[in-house]
Amino acid sequence: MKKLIGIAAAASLALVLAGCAGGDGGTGAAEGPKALDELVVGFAQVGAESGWRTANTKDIQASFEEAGIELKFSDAQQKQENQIKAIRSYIQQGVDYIAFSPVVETGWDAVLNEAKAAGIPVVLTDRAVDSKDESLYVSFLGSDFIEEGKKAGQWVLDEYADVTEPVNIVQLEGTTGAAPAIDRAEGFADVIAENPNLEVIESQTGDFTRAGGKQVMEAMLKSNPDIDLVYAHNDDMGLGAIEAIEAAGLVPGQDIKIVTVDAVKDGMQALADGKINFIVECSPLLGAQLVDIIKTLNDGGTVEPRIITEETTFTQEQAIEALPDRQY
Ligand code: GZL
Repeated sequence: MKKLIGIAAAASLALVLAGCAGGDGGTGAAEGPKALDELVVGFAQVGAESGWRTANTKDIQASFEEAGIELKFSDAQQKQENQIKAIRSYIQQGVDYIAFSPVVETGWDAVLNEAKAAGIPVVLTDRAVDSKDESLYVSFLGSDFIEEGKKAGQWVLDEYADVTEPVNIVQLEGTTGAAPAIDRAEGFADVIAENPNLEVIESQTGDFTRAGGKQVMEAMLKSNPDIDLVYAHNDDMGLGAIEAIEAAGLVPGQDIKIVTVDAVKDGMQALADGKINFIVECSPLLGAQLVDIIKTLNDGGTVEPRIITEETTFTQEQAIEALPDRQY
């Protein structure tokens, strides 16, 4: 009899340990780790709107290729309904994990609850959602966009510290409703508020594209005769603004100064050439960290709910020095 009780106790202990080790908690690892070549991850990308996005896609695809983990990939052409469709398709296919960069902050609870009900953990990369229910995703890996806006604002504050007359600023916003657009505007406004001479006289969305930045800047030049500085939420809109400024017979970087965010190669070249005056880096290289998150979850581990990417800023001299080794 004693022997039987011993075996039952050992069996129940093993079950408990397995439960602890699996500790599902939405990590999808209840049944224990899979071999990496058995894992399938669904990634719903925003689109291909900018140099940053292209670099982000390339890096994520290369990282999963190197890890030997299957990546199902979709491009939503910057449409939320396409991202939601892609996520639903990944749920139907029964992928092990879903990762995506939400094109806008709102409208995700329904589809994320469907993923949760299917026991498929979700990782946010690059952009955030504004959901109150933080159980809908395991981790958010990406930049601090408010900090990026503050860095841009600080450069403007320093640049015009000794100016006593009004400084007219126009802002080229990213995609309406997108976390980087909302937060980069907020961080910038917070900092420039320290100097009442610094005023954003007009702010429009260029949707993070070069064409959008050019179009909006053309209109702004027509309606505002004396613009001193452009703050563009990404390099691509800043590069579009350069085209519009030059077409208007003005010298970008001198007649009208330009501050942007991203630090992709084309933006860094314009900075080195003196057409952009300052760039705040936003790294698109999230692939390796995303693979690490998936591997940790697959092993039944836990990951930080918020992982902030490292990034810096560039002046003209720094861009000239960094360009030869720039990966993207
Ligand atoms: C920021 C990213 C933004 C980039 C743009 O992390 O979401 O989207 O700044 C891109 O270039 O289009």
